[in-house]
Parts: sequence; C-alpha cells; structure tokens
Amino acid sequence: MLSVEEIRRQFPILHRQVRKGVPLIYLDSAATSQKPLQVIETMQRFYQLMNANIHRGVHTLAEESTAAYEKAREKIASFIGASSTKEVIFTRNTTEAINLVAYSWGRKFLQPGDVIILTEMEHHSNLVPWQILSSEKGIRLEFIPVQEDFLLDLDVYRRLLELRPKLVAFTHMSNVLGTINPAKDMIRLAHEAGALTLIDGAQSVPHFAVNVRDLDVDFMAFSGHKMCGPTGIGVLYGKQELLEKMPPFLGGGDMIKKVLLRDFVPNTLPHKFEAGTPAIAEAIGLGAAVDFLQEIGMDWVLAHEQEITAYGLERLSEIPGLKIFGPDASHKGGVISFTMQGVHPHDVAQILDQDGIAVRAGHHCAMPLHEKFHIPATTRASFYLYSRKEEVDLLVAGLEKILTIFG
Ligand code: 7TS
Repeated sequence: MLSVEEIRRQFPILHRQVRKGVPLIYLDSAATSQKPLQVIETMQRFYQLMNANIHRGVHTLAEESTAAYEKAREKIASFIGASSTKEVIFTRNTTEAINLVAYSWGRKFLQPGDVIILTEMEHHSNLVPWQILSSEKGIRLEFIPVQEDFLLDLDVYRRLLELRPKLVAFTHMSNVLGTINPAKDMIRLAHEAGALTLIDGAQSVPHFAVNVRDLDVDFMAFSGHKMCGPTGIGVLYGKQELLEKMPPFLGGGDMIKKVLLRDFVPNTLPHKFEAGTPAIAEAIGLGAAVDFLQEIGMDWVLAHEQEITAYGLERLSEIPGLKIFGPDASHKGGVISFTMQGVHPHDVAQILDQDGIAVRAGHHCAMPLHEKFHIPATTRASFYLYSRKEEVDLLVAGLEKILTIFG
C-alpha cells in the first residue's frame, strides 16, 4: 500500500514554491490534475526515440508509434471495461467527445420534436452541444431538477421519461457540487423508457472505478488531463453497434478506407472517428496515466478522496458565514464549492493564492446551476490522490485569515 507522500514524490510540480517562496497547495484538480513522472517521461521518451506519424509508414518508427498508440487504446478499453478497442475513440477532450455524439448520432437519428433529457447540474460541455442541436433540428430539451439537498429529483426524472426521450445525457459527478449521480439506476430507467444514455465521466473516471459494461451506458465521455494524463487527449466510449451506425464526425485522412473524387468509404472503427493526425504522444501519455492509476488502484483513490473530502467538509463547516454547495460526504466526490458571506468568491481565491493555495473561483462552466442558487460564482477546492489533510488545514487557516481581513 502506497502512502500519500510516496505518491507525491511522483509529482515534481507539487514540490515547487510560488509567490514569495511559499509551497504550492494545489486544490484545483477538478480543473486539471497534475502529472506524474511516469507520464511526463513516457511522452519525453516517445519524442526522443519513437516519434513518427501513425497508420501510414512501413518504417520502424512508424510501426513502433502505431503500436504504442494502439496499446494505449487497449489500456483505456480495459480500464473502463469496454468490450473492444473499437469502442474507444480518441478525441481532444470530454467536450469534443460529447460534440461528436451530438453531431454524428444527433443529426442522423433525431427528428423535430424528439426529446433529450439533461440535468440542471451539467457542465456547459453537456449543455451547449444539445442546445445547438435543439435550435437546428427542433429538439426539445428537458431537465432533471437539482433539489435543495443538491441531489437530482428522481421523481421528476421518472415523469420526464414518460415523454419517451431519445437520449438521457447527464454528468456522473458534478464538477461544482461533487454530487455523484446514481448512474446505474438512471441508465436502467432510461433504457426501460427506450432512450439511449450518455454519461459525462469527466469527474468520475479519474476518481473511482467506472465500468461501462456494468453501467450498461451507451456513450461515455472523459478527458485525459483530469486523470494524471496530458491535455489534448480525451475519449469517447460508445457501444460498437451504435458507433457502427453513426456517420463520421470530421472528414479527412485516417478516417477513410477509400476516396474517390466525389465520394468516400469510411474506415472501420475506431478509426472512422479519428480524422487527421491524432494527438499521438498524448494518447500514449494517457496510457501511462492509466497504468499509474491502476498500479495505485482506483479503490485506493476513492477511499483517499472520501477521507479528505469528509475532513474538508467538517473543517470548512466550522467557518462562520461559509456556505457549502453540495450534498453530504456520502453522496459526494472530492469537490467542495462554497461562498463566504460578504466576500466575493474571486477575492477569496486571490487572497488564498498569496499563501500559495490554488483554488478556482467562478461559475465553473455551470452557469445555469449557479443561477438556480441565485449566486454569480463560488470558490471551489478540489482534491485528488495526492491531496493531504494538512492542505485542508492550510485552506481553513487561509479562510480564517480572510474572515479577519473582511471583519
Ligand atoms: N464535464 C465536466 C463534468 C467537467 O468537469 C468538465 C471540465 C468538462 C465536462 C469539460 O472537460 P474538457 O476537458 O472538455 O474541458 N471541468 C472543469 C472545471 O470544473 N474547471 O475547469 C474545467
């Protein structure tokens, strides 16, 4: 069993100082995680020894880089429990993965008047693509409300399913509230109503074991950069029989089998959805991140974050005038968003930064959710496998200092 200190040794950035020589306290992993040496060195080795374009050369480097790229796909397929590597499409990020489904599946299979169910706690990535589709094709969007306890109103969800929606798309874990939604039950109910399902796994896949076959989800999107991997690489998981029926999203090299002057034959899966030279080093880096997480074990990651989050909720609730937006620890991942009476969330973040504490302030790309609670912004601390209780204590000390400054 690894200790947090051993894990932290893998992350050089966590040992740097910021501002006037204070140690960095990184509490912004929901925005992007830090990267372990294993990932950084894998990418460096790729460029030093192997760099070549994939799927196009017969020379040694091209063969090696193609094999490494496809090996990364295998690792990811196994990490999420996909039945085949054909079901793992590399994208740039979660956002692009959701857009791929909206553009390809949505445009081909939806008709005016069809219903898509979303929730009030979605990140803009799982709202705007459907809004664009809605205005283009006359799709009706319905929303599962967020209750006072920051959980989804599943009674309303059941009623909405009577509209016979074509798709239910929701976040597995909210990036603001930390709410972990009951994905398996929600997916089963959607299927019973004849709908397909998409989960936004941007905040779940990095933090606990997610198995697409166990969930029986139809599509799942997630980003490499939130799970110890590099930026510029993400994944769309899709059931093979659905992906087979979907038209290509982007056209160009690699996604074709044959091109005539006026027509083309698309490539087989997964290449049909990977047009142009992909993020090769990044995909291989994400494969290394998956190795890293699997060596530690996702159960360990979850247990560690639950402990830190429960401790954080307890310590932050001691601060007068501080309001936490999110459910109790039993329904929550490692995200704590809050407001402080009389202090703007951005000021909180800016003052904490003076002490080296990195938190995020704003609407966290979930403006409708903030509007629902009649607040323009929150300050958010978020944790990962390298977070320590001492860092929560330093956050609390920083917030107490703010209280004294603002009276
Ligand atoms: N969905 C959720 C639930 C997210 O938290 C994010 C990013 C995305 C989608 C989009 O991911 P991307 O990699 O395509 O950008 N969330 C955040 C955040 O909370 N702070 O910065 C980015």
